[in-house]
Amino acid sequence: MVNEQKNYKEEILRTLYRADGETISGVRLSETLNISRVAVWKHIKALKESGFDIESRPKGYVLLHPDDLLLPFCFKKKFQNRIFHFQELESTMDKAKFLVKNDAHHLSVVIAEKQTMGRGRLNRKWFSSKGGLWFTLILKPETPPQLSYIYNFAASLSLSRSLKRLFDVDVCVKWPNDLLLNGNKLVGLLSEMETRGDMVEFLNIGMGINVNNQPQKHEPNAISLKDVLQKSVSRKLILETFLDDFETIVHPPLQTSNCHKIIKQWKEMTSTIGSRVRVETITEVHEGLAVDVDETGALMIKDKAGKIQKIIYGDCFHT
Ligand code: BT5
Repeated sequence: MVNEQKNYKEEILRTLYRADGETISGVRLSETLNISRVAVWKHIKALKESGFDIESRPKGYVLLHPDDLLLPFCFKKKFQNRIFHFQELESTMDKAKFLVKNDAHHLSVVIAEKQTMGRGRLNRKWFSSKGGLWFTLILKPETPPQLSYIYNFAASLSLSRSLKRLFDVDVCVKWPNDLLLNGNKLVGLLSEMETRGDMVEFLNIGMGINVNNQPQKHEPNAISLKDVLQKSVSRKLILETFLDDFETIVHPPLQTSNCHKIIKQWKEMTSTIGSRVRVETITEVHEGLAVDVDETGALMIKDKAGKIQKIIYGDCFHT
């Protein structure tokens, strides 16, 4: 019964999506789905309550912003069985971990319209209200853990160039993986990995992209694409463009030469190299001029004494 109801809701969404902004009458929906008009009305009411932007008009129903819908059937065929979409989750990271343990495929994507307990690194809070693009990419690479860093670099490289290509915005990557726009935080990345023996069992990369939300209400140093472009844009277009690009980068078995190429291209997108930085690791604080990122992804800082420090991981602030 629950499943049947769920399918009716999906069928309604599919029909409204295909109508592409046109109004569809309750009569037509009831005929197409072979259910009563009252049943249609109840399903629509439930869909609205769960957050879908459906408007009731005198002549029927219309799905607002259909190009922004993130349900599996909206994506290219090759992605459809790898998209897991939820209206609300505590965190896509937890759901991804659950799904990965239940055989989700390599390159699956777990999306939430909003998160109630979205998190950043070291369990910091990540504000995830409606309008942003919050997802976790599930990776099951056949790689030793030492090489896992390259996937994070590939993800931030791929996303930054996708956004640049789509919207002509001047995004840059801040080491290790945040994306900045006009010096403010547009995207945060979080990765969680488990290993089995000498190999990665899964590597889940969470990406929080401020798209049509207004993050600066909570975070003065945050920015969204809408803030800059002064209009809403399609999150589906962003995700699909990113997935296409990312898959081509990581598709070939990652050999040293591919890794070097990814780091080289990533370096062309970063604003960290050449900036004065403060990097906080769990135990130390380093300050100086960021002079390079080596082929293992480590940041090289020249300190006051002119000595080069190599930093593998930490919170980086451009000062
Ligand atoms: C990050 O952590 O930047 C990683 C954020 C990853 C979020 C995604 S969303 C999908 C997936 N599911 C999750 O639960 N998480 C991932 P970090 O470098 O620690 O930065 C966290 C800091 O960013 C916070 O302490 C705030 O200062 C700031 N912040 C919080 N929400 C923000 C937002 N929406 N936009 C910009 N900055 C934000």
